[in-house]
Amino acid sequence: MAGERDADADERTLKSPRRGEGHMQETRARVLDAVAAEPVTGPALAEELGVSRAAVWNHVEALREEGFEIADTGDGYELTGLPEYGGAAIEHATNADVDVEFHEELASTNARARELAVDGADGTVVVAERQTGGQGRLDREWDSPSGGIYASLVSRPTVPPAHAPAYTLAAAVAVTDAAREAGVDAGIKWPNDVLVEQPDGTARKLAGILTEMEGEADRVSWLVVGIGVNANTPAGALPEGATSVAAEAESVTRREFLGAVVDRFEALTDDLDAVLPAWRERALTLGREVRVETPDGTVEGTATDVEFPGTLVVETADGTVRVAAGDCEHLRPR
Ligand code: BT5
Repeated sequence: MAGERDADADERTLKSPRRGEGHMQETRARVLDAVAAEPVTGPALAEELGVSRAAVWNHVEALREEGFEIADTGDGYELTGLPEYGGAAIEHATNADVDVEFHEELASTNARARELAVDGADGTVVVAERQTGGQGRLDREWDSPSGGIYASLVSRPTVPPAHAPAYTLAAAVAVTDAAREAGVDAGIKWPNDVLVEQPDGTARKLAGILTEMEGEADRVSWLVVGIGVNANTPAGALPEGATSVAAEAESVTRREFLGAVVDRFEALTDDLDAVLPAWRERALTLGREVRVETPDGTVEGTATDVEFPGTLVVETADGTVRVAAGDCEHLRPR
């Protein structure tokens, strides 16, 4: 039988080097999983987890403070309600082995994730209820009012830096699938915009992805994939040309939406060969007339394919051009 241990001892075994605000301690996660599965008494749980009864009680109280409803019935503790969002709620909603660091407000989850990445984090997801300095690509801004989903995933994949774009595409696929699951007919504009085409032929932006990385010559050192989704963002708080899940369908439970995104992202990036076929199936760009602004100039033509790790193939008047990065515009409605 496991001896009695201090409930905090598990902290040291976690992989993230620094605990952030809102991270769910491992024993607490196990208490939550146990009461979610079936009613269980305090003493039984203490025995099962190898901690003191007082520690179990402390964890139950802490979970209640985070918004979990845990009834104390004749059969023991029983989970009867979950918070819509928050660190513990998101960890509970994903099957992936991640630590969630949740903040009510941050300048940018990517900025915080970069700090953690530099310190060695792996498998950490930084989430904020709102951002005051949300970052888009190329120094653009990402409007981040309360109600949206703002999350940055830190990982250290053993791949060459050149493969990083595939992670961006994987995130776009993951978000598109979660949006479709929520009843929104979303698709992807190369490389990483999740859009919803409107009846009038225009398209509105539902989500954007910002990937940052540090690499050595042959290997990624860390990767931060930042995901912004207009989930339950109030219509009045959306910028022009944007839409939200709530506006297109109904409000979502954000812990479930983000949990599904993290799970799907992990499954896709475990097998990078799966990313491109999945991306192609959800693409709005293929077969379209496009204009792509690249660092080397403008490319105009028909987008015919995407190649690993995320290169757009465009048939132009002067022949086939392959574009690794740029801003893409669909020239006419479908
Ligand atoms: C992107 O940039 O689409 C990447 C956005 C990534 C945001 C996430 S949120 C979590 C993480 N932490 C961060 O600080 N960032 C990431 P880009 O393709 O450059 O698009 C930016 C453009 O989209 C802006 O110039 C606006 O035109 C538009 N935009 C800004 N906020 C928007 C919003 N909430 N919804 C739709 N469009 C928006």
